[in-house]
Amino acid sequence: MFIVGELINGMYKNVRQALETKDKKIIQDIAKKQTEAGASALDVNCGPASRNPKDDIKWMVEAIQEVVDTPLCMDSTKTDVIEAGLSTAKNKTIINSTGADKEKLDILVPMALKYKSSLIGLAMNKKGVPQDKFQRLELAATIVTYCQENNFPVSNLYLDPIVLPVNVAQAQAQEVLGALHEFKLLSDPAPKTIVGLSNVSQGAPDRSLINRTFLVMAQCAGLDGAILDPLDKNLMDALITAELILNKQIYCDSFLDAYKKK
Ligand code: THG
Repeated sequence: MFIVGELINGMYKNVRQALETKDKKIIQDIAKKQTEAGASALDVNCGPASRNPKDDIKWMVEAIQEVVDTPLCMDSTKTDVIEAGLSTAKNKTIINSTGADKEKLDILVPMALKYKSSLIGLAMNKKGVPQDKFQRLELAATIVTYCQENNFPVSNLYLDPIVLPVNVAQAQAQEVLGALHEFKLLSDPAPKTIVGLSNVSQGAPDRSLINRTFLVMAQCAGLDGAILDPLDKNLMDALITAELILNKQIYCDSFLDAYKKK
């Protein structure tokens, strides 16, 4: 599983405060902890409150790179903020994200090629979030076709079906699971898939339980990557155990420790 640590996000109070007071120790500490916990990449998002997102993302990327070499996932709805992050990064990068609208693809696919970055494609457009797996599939197909026609390798594309909170959009979780399965059939080689896992439990109690239950179900539907909280031990243990059951990890009696040492 490609694990993207979600914790460097201005949605979180400690990150918001770190941005306001330019306290890079806080950001560096979260970067180190997530990497030690097994994150393959770190999401970097200034949050909705940032007044200077271009400067903020650069500052965070610089701070993180002083302490870890983990690939960074530039998370913004603004293409110039993503480019500010990419131009500051020294290591591997992921663009998070484009949607299916031509205007966005026209900017972000060439940007991904220029910076040799992977790309997350959200199954949504300016009309909003899809309501079922068929709409998700149609939007994902638009992104895959655009990549194929513009020489962006589909193997570097992660399709995101858009996870919605189960407390307000209960019927959507199984539409996401169905979409995950069908995205894989869109091209050969298949695109990869990713979800923003914690979306599913926003506003609900027992968040960790909801997150790990949904994660295992999505793994069963073929999920390749997840933006999640790698410091949630129960979640990580469920992730590793599901990989074992799905025959993606070799069994040994100490399989949890064996995975963590890799
Ligand atoms: N897809 C892609 N990228 C994404 C998302 C996605 N990036 C952002 C988000 N969704 C994934 N990251 C988070 C990070 C935090 C939370 C949810 C998803 C979260 N935060 C607490 C909350 O809102 O309740 C913050 C509360 C606190 O301050 O502790 O749940 O879907 N490609």
